Parts: sequence; C-alpha cells; structure tokens
Amino acid sequence: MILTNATIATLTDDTSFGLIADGAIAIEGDRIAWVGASRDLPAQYHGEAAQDLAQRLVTPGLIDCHSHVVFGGNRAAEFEQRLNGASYEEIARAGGGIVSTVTATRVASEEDLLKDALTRVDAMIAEGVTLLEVKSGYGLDRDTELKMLRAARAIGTLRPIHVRTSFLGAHAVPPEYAGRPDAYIDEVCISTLQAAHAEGLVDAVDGFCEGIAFDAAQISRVFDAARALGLPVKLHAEQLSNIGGAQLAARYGALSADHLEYASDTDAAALAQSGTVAVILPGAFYTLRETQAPPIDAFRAHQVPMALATDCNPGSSPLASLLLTMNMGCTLFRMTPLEALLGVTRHAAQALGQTDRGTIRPDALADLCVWDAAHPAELSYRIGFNPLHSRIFQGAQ
Ligand code: DI6
Ligand code: FE
Repeated sequence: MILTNATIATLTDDTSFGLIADGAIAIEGDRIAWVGASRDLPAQYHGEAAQDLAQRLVTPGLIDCHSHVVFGGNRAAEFEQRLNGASYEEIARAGGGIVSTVTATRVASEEDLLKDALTRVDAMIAEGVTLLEVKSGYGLDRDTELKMLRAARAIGTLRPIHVRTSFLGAHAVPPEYAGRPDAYIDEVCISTLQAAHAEGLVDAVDGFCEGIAFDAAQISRVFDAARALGLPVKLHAEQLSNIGGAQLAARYGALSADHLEYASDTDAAALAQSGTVAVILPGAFYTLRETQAPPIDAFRAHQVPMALATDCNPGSSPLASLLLTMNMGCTLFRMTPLEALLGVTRHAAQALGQTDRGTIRPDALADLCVWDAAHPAELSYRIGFNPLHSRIFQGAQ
C-alpha cells in the first residue's frame, strides 16, 4: 500500500510532531517500509497504485493504555443518587460503589461481558484507537478474574484492534475478605495471577496502591509474584493520596505509574530514573471533581514521558473517548497538543512495552489514522467532534 500527498505527524522524537508536508508512506505487509516526502518516494514503489490523501493528516494509530472496559452493569443510578444528595459512603454501605460492579461482573456471563465491552470498544475504534489495554479487577475471585481476561482477549479476535491485558487482582478487597486485605492477597490474588498467566491471559500486572485499596507492602508481594513469572508491572499510584506508590513502581522498574495527582517532585525524579511512564487520567479527575492536578511541570522538568488514557470504567471515569481525553489533558492540566498526541501514541506504546508502534518510521507496525484535519493540534482542540477519515490496521484498510 502506498499513501501519498499526506501531512504526516511521525512523532519520532519528543520535541516536535515531526511533520512532513506532502508526505508518502509505503507499507509492506503489516509494517511501514518507507516514509518521507512524496518526491523522494523510492523508484521501487513508483509502479504501485497510490492513494492520494488530499493533504489529510496521518498519525500513528491511537493507543489507549489504561482501561477497564470489561465490567458488568453500570453505575448510572449511583451517579443520580449522588447528585440527589447521597454520600459516597452511604452508597458504599448499601452495597454500591465498586462492590456493586464486582457483584454485577460476577453474575454476568463471559458472552455478556464481551458484548457490553464491545459497545465501548466500537466507540474507541471509531475515534482511531488501534491498541487498547484492558484490565481485570472487578472479579476479585479466581473464576471471575479469568472470565474478565478471557473476554478481554476475545475483543482482539472480534474487532480490528490489538488488546494488551493487565491483571488487576489487587484492585479492591472483595466483600468476603472485608478487613483482611493481606489474606486476600496471599490466598486469592497471587494464585489467581499464576492461574491466569498459565492460561496465557496476562501481559502485565497492575495494582491499586491507595488507602482504600492496598498498601505498598501488599502490592510488593503481587509484584514479586509478577517478577517470578517474568511479567512487567504497572501501578495505580497517588490518585487520592500519596502513600509511596510511585516510589514502589520505580523500584520495580514499572512500565507505568498511573493517575499520580498526589505525586511529588521526588516521585517524578524516581520515575525518570526507572524509565517509568506517567499515565495521566483526566477522566477520573473530572468525574471525581478532584482539585489537585498531577505535577505536569515536575514530569516535564525530569523528562518523565507522559501518556494519556481514558481509564474507561463504570465508577470514576465512564469515558470512552480518547479524543476528549486529549482535550481534557490540555484544558484541565495545561498539557500541550504535542504532549497530548505523544500521550496517546509514542508514550502510550512505551507504557505498554510495545515500542514497535506509536510512531511512523520504517519497521514500525502499520497502524495508522487518517484525519480530516490539517494540523495535529486539531485533534486536541475540538470537543465532541470526531475528524477520523479512515484507519489502517496492520497494513490493511
Ligand atoms: N482507580 C479508580 O479511579 C477506579 N479504579 C481505580 O483503581 C475506580 C473504579 C470504580 O469506581 O469502579
Ligand atoms: Fe484505572
């Protein structure tokens, strides 16, 4: 496949969009073979039928590197109760909150989980997402965690999208282990991770390090188990308070530390040292009406790569739009349009350890988006507007 007369944002380094005006891309199989100015297209490609893109913008396919798209039910009723005055604690005591999603996920069939997830995934694909990370963590028992991960894997067989799974058994303490988080980690979480890995269902291991979830010592045991299986780790860290999650992630050389509203300058330095990506999740910040923004300036100063993701989940971020996420990153956190686009391409790929994509260069996977846009800043600028023209997935339209 040959594409010509394109405006290409190659994103091959962190300092610019890497724009090529009147550019061309040659694709062989599922890989990019050549990229450059149309006039420099090598002679070997001249005989091929080329698609003239009429100066449309081409970017790498978008990557949503943090989602919980597989879950049962939804929490619209709880959203309404809160707006009618009920407190989060009252709702939680009445069996609502995250536990209500665990209950709904446990009773749902794998088919129903998959069907519901696909409605969200289809919205993401329509906006140009070609790689999606999906977490478990609403099962919190062996069978349901495995069921969630199987549903996540099935997404990639039914739709033109790559799926990377993260095991998030350490997401919350299930009701049957209330008050006994250590017992849950040691009796359920670690053995479920081992079982899921044995089935080939796990690409990375995640945890929720927070006062309302697990402390650093508990997460460490899960990370040690991950390490023994040769699996990379990532962590929900410093979302609601600072309890040492970012430092823990750095110590384990995590692929990413996610949320980070309460991270410090020292945390940013540690993440830079370990090459850990800071994944910024403005959808949860917005939904929870959080007021403390993540320390973007510190990440910049220490050159921590920043990714942006939806955190699509039924409680704190019922958001399936990665384009809106980019806009929120810019408007809420003052990220630049370049940082936003790097955050859903090159840096998101790094957060998943998938460094053969997220940029447009020879040998990279040919996952591309073609946009009805002239400049990449347009992708972050509009709200509720989808300029996707077409998508190329693994070298095919
Ligand atoms: N952080 C969050 O904001 C969500 N999970 C997490 O680790 C909350 C998930 C939920 O409320 O269902
Ligand atoms: Fe999350």
